[in-house]
Amino acid sequence: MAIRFVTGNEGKVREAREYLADIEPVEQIDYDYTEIQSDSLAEIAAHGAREAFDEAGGEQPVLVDDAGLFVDALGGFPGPYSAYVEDTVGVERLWRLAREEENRRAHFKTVLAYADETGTETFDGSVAGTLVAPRGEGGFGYDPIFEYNGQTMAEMSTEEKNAISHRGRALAAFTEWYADREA
Ligand code: ITT
Ligand code: NA
Repeated sequence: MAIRFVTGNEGKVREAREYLADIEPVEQIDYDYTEIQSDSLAEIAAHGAREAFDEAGGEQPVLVDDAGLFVDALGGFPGPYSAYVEDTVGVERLWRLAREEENRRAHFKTVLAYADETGTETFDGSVAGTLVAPRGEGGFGYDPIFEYNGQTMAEMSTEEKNAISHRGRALAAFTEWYADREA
């Protein structure tokens, strides 16, 4: 059955669609679920997925993806504020902040939450990389400043990014669980 990906972010949908191409069709719905106050990305995502599943009629399964960029030298900033910082400060100015630091290591993390009539499951993914001056036209968000193995994520195809990214890893955990559950 088609899975509804609850997000306003088309980049996330493109990646999930590519990854799940042989498994299930992915539809985008832009429902504004409640982001509960919690330190746990998994709890926030699981609550959002549950609410979106009920709101969307309680029939089609839903996926929610809560992600962030964590810069080591900045104490994990912007982390849970990544979307807000992208909209306000912007990617270029975050790079200029990181450029001042000797340690330019950063991590992307995501939690995928899946909800259907049987319950809710969460899947984590993360990837470590280095912040660099913006390069590349692909991807979205912070991809142009996040380098992994000599390439920024914006220089990768969707398939290449999925093979190493936080989202690709979370999707791998999800598909493994999903296949077992169907069997
Ligand atoms: P939804 O909540 O509607 O899904 P969003 O873009 O607000 O979309 P998040 O709350 O998860 O998503 O915010 C995460 C921020 O990190 C946001 O600025 C994204 O652009 C960025 N981000 C998430 N995944 C990314 C990725 O794979 N590459 C680059 N930036 C990413
Ligand atoms: Na968001």
